Amino acid sequence: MFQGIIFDLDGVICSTDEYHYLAWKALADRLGIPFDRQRNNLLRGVSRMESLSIILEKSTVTYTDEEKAAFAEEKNSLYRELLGRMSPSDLSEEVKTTLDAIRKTGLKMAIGSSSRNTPYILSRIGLDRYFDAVADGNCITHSKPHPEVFLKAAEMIRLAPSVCLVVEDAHAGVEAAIAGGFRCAAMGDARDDPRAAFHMNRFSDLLTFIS
Ligand code: B16
Ligand code: MG
Repeated sequence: MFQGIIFDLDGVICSTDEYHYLAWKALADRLGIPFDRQRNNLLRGVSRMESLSIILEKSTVTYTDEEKAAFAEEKNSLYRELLGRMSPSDLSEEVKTTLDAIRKTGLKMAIGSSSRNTPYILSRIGLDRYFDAVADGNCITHSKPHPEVFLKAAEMIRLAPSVCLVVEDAHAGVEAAIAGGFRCAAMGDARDDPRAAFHMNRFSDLLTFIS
C-alpha cells in the first residue's frame, strides 16, 4: 500500500511540544501577553517566526523586526536549554519498537519537520542516524501548511507523494500533507482531522495501516 513513511517530529516521534510551550510561555509572561496551552496548539507545526507572530497578535505593543528577532532568539535559547535535558530515554518504548517494526517491512523512513532544531533533537534522543532522510526547517522556505517539507522528504527518499504516508499531530501538518498529494495518519491534537485518511489513538496503530 505504501512504500515510504514521512514522520513529523515534535508531537509524533517525541514530545518536545511541551518544551516549545514552556519556552513561549516564559517569553509571553515576560512581555505581559496572554498565552495558554490552548493558544499554544495554534503553533503546532508552524515556523518559529510565524509562531511569534501568532503570540504577538495578543500584544498591545508593536515591535520592530529587530525586537522580534531578539524575542525568537530568546525563546529558542530557552527551548534548546530544555532540549539539552533530553536523552535516549525520552524516546518511548512504543515509538522505538514501532519504528523498528516498520524498518523491518522495508519501507523508506523519513522525517518532515518544520523545526530548525531537528538535528539537535534527533541526536538528543539517539535517532540521528536512524532515518533514510531528514527534511526540516533548515532546508525549506515555506513552513507547514505549505507542503514543501514533505515534498522535500519524498524527493530525498526518491518516492512519489502518492506512495508515501505522512504522520502528523498538527492540523497545519495534515493540511500540508494533503496539499502535497500525500495520505495522512493523524494523531494527538489533529487526530480527528477529517482530512486525514487514518486516525491514530497510539503510535503503534501505524502498524495496522501499513500492512
Ligand atoms: P523551531 P514539527 C515544529 O515541529 C513545531 O511543531 C512547532 O511548534 C515549531 O514552531 C516549529 O517546529 C519550528 O521549530 O523553533 O525548533 O525551528 O511539529 O514540524 O516537527
Ligand atoms: Mg508536530
